[in-house]
Amino acid sequence: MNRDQDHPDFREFSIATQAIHAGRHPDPVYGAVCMPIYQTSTFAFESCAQGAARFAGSEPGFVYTRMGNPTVAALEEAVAIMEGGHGGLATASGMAATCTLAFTFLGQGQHMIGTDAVYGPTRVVFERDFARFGVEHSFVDTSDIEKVRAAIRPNTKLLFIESPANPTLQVTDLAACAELAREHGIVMVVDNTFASPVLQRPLKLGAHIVMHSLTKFINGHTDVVGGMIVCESAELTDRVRSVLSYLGGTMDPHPAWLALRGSQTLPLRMRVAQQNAQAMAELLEAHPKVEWVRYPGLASHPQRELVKKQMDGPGALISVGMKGGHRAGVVLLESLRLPVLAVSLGGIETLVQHPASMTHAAMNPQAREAAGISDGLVRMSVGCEDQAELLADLEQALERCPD
Ligand code: LCS
Repeated sequence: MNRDQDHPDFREFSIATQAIHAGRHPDPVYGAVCMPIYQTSTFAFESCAQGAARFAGSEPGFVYTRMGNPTVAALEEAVAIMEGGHGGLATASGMAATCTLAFTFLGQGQHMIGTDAVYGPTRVVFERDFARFGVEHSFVDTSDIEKVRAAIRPNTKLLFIESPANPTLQVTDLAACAELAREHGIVMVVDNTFASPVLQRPLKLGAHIVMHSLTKFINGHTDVVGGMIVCESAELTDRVRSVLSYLGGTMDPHPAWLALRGSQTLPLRMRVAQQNAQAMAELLEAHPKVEWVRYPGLASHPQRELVKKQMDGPGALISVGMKGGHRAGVVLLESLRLPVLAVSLGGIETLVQHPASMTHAAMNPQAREAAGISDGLVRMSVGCEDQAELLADLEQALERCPD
């Protein structure tokens, strides 16, 4: 009996079940429970006619790994189902996903609008690189819908939103932006890296496309660089796929397999990391040496009501500013013993870094300040360590900070 015929439609299941089962089809040869790593660059044809049919798309099957691979396809199906989208496209990195989308939807003389506090290189690639090809850009505070509306031009083709934003944790009303984008025939992309599909599903809120740095929560183990694009329709998926496979920023089978394995525990990791983050944010907010804390799970978050409406939880990223400014921030970063001082985020271990001199250093300094990324801002990506031990470590590090 071919049990794959009984494979349930995981689109109907909860995300906890989807993360474990979606995209994993029983192996028809040996019955392997886990997807094998199809570590091959190319696939043999039985005949010239079959090769021609596969190139023409009239016969299903694989041709060449840059154009598709079974291990990569399993990951694409898994994430697409978790996001509630039509099709997934795995990329070599999150930046490869961003650049592929820009290449697909923008050309000379066209305009894009982006969230001002995006991941630094996302902004720089539009301001420095796509600008060289005549692509216009406006980076605005997308948490204010009126600023988005005011930035729309007749030639605007792409609205690129990051919410919660890196590293300010500013939250944008995705449903309101999607309505505006659709009214003006603009493609709306949401970078869902910070929330992951466990906490936010932008396609359900009206976005056309969602993308990820899969390097972060989805893989979750700080051992893979990758990205993912999920589109709402077959038409959009095919359009992006045709650009991606020629631009070449596709994913290889081995990182795809690692990410497929990592993604099975995404809901579990997110639950624990979020509980730890809430406790750490509360400790920080109550501490006399801390000037401000930005965490979507605190009543003090400026869009707390929107967080409750559009997200299933506040996530595991915290931004904090010390009363002693940048100098105290450096002491905090260097005094923490459990968290690792490193960029990236969304791993099982707590990672801490200083955006102004690290992830967002390439941004223009005035634009960085204007986007709320001050020199004193310290970012924490909270992991799954024991909560009491994390809190004790944070206490001892705060004690060492100058006022
Ligand atoms: N989008 C977001 C929200 C990100 O945080 C990152 C990377 C990217 C896209 C790009 O993904 P990558 O190409 O690295 O897979 N963010 C990083 C960060 O905050 N620290 O190091 C990398």
